[in-house]
Amino acid sequence: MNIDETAQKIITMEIRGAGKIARSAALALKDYAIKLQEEDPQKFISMMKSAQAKLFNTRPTAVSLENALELVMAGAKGNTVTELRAGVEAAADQFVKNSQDAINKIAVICADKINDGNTIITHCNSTVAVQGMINAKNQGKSLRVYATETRPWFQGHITSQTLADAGVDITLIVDSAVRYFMTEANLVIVGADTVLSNGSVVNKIGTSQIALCAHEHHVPVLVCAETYKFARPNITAKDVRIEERAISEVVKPGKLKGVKIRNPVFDITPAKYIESIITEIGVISPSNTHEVLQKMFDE
Ligand code: RI2
Repeated sequence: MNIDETAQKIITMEIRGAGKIARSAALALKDYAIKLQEEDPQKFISMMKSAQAKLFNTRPTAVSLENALELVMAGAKGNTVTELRAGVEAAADQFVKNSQDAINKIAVICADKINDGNTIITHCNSTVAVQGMINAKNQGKSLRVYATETRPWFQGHITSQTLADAGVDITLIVDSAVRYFMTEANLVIVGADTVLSNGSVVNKIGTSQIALCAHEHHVPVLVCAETYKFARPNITAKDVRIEERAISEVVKPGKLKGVKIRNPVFDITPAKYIESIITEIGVISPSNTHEVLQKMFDE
């Protein structure tokens, strides 16, 4: 897909999910580099940077998109356009492969955290969190999952159908029913859009309420997050731009008169409500996130 088409599909959420957005953007940038008819290296880089910016500006919250684009552009090394182009291609392919390998590694660790007979509450639709639950099922563990519908986009429908198709005992619940069912839960398992150096996690709106409720019931919250979703150590909650989307996603235009509507689509869950962050390099306690990040970004 070309840059504009990919950008449009990310903006409209036809392409959604932090990981899928990152991979789609990386491949669009690669495709652009391959087709770009420019023999001057400086002009080539400048045009690549414009394409990068167009993709970066599609959705402001998940640092995974920014990191993916940076990783691809870091491949643009060399003195000729041929060298620059080859570097971008290789970096994009490497990112996509690493991100898929990361999902598989995290899902194995996540499945090991799920005990036979566990009841799990999950929120939104996280590819890696869902894969972890499916892996547990495929290991022969019996598990029961409550998936929230996740208004206003109802990503929970995707999660529910995916788990049902994998033979998992799945029940869809409304977002407001989380505390009602938390009494039955052994675990909360969710994904992430951004992990901050203090161990707090940016994820779909409602995640922080679920974590607060889990904390009250002493239910561990596990976050599945590939390390490319980790923000640089200097980024804090005040730097995170929480995306607010169209109010038409919440209520049909004109249905309510004189009523203000807001539609923030992410929130930040404090580290104290999170038991572990499961990554492809292992399980991280939120309090150790800063150390992991220092190492990652110093390398
Ligand atoms: P994976 C999604 O956002 C959800 O917040 C989900 O937890 C997160 O991205 C990570 O998804 P949206 O795109 O990368 O539905 O785990 O707004 O698939």
